[in-house]
Amino acid sequence: MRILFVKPNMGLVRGRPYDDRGRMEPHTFAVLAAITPDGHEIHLCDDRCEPVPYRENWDLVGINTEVYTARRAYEIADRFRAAGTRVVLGGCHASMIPSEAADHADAVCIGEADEELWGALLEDAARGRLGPFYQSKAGFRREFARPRPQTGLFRGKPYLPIRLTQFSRGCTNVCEYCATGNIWKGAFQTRDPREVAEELANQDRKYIFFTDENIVADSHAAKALFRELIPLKLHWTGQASLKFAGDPELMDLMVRSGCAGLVVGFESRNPADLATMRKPSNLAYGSYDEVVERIRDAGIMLWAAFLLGYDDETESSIRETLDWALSKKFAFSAFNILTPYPGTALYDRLRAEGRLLYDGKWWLHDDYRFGHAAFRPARMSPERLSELGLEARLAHNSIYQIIRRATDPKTNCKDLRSLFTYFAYNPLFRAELLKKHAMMLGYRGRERGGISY
Ligand code: B12
Ligand code: SF4
Repeated sequence: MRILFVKPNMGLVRGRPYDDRGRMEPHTFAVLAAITPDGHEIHLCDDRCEPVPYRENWDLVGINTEVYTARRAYEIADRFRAAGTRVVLGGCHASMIPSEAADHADAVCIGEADEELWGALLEDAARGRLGPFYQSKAGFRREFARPRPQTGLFRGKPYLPIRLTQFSRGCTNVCEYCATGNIWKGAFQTRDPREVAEELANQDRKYIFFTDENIVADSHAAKALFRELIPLKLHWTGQASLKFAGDPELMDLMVRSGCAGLVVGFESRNPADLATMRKPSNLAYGSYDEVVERIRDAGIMLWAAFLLGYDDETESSIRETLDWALSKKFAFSAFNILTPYPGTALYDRLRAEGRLLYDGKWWLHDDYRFGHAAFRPARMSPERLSELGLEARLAHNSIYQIIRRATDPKTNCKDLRSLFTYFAYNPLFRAELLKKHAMMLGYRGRERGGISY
């Protein structure tokens, strides 16, 4: 079969498709291509940077969905289906709310598409008997293996020079607000560290991004991975819970294996809000001040993520969070507005409390804008929460603060490479956050003659 994979864009900025200059390779499709049985012809369209080839003949179109790209994914799916092409939707959003995705697809893949599921789906498609839902059984295993991702799909497309890979999937936590936590429900699995090292040794990039939810969820497995990475002399970043800051051996191996920086979800400095989030483990390794000092001493740059708007949040607590982040000179900080993703416990709670805005389905609503609160916060208006979130982002990323934060001798300017990374990505991050704030989701039919605008 001739198969087209599509990575949808998010939407429109001032009437034109969002052009993300920090675009990364859509690793999902390198994985799907790798597990596609021989005999099929595979193409990738990245809607973020190229037109969708509606006019070509495809036997099957497979589209990835995330909550912010769902509207655009459905537009593309509807258009292919109107012309008689079969469409499969997969990814996080379709897995969280398969009944909605099913309205725009011939088949919906729920959860991981491994060799078994994807092979069966393709066989059904080839025989013309595609079923409506394909449910993954991947969550029941402890380990998983993966053929080498087919990165050749990305050749010639404009991406950051960073290779993505994955060591583990799932997460041992189930935070109230988290989409993947609510999909995996505490299940966690890892690949053989030697398989990951072999994959990384046989590719041409020096900078690696691990897509794992929490690369240190199983410290023993993480240590085994980091030992395998040391001889490769790569530079990597990824996402980790604060667990590593409570394990000196883990932190040492992490640094020796080439860890350049980590995304860490501090989320809130308020223990009551952390408890409501089901993330009290954040405080298990010492106070935030103590753990940040330990991480700085190890020289690891931090991308600190905060979630603004939990029930104890006030205007002053948001300002205090900003001041604290600035005082720590984090390389990057993300001040995200709490957002109820469908399928999460948070979504169900806010709906039961009558606090969802935009008729509940904010991700499809004409009036919803990226970065705006989609629920009624307990202690301020939704508009005020959105404003304060933007203010925090602007303050943290002002030119003055970018230069001031660069001067942390333990992390951001500890050597030339760190300083280069800091200054390569901070202006990019600042430009993108300004650009994508208040974006309209989807293209709303602004397509002409087979060209997506
Ligand atoms: C890497 C990553 C990023 C990268 C981007 C990567 C890229 N190439 O563009 C960065 C850091 C830039 C990023 C940004 C954002 N991200 Co992000 N990101 C991830 C992360 C950590 C990994 C994704 C990944 O590559 N996984 C590895 C691949 C192999 O797995 P996969 O994509 O799930 O695919 C498998 C299955 O889902 C399925 N599948 C997927 N698609 C399809 C399609 C078909 C046809 C089929 C059959 C199967 C299938 O099969 C695949 C193989 O098994 C996920 C969390 C996660 N673990 O999924 C969050 C996640 C996807 N991101 C999320 C969010 C919210 C964002 C942001 C909006 C954050 C923000 N506030 O700005 C932005 C904007 C995203 C955008 N669309 O522009 C959320 C989405 C929530 C939701 N309900 O949809 C997630 C789930 C994180 C979370 N736990 O909440 N992200
Ligand atoms: S620890 Fe992170 S990845 Fe795991 S459930 Fe919580 S927010 Fe999601």
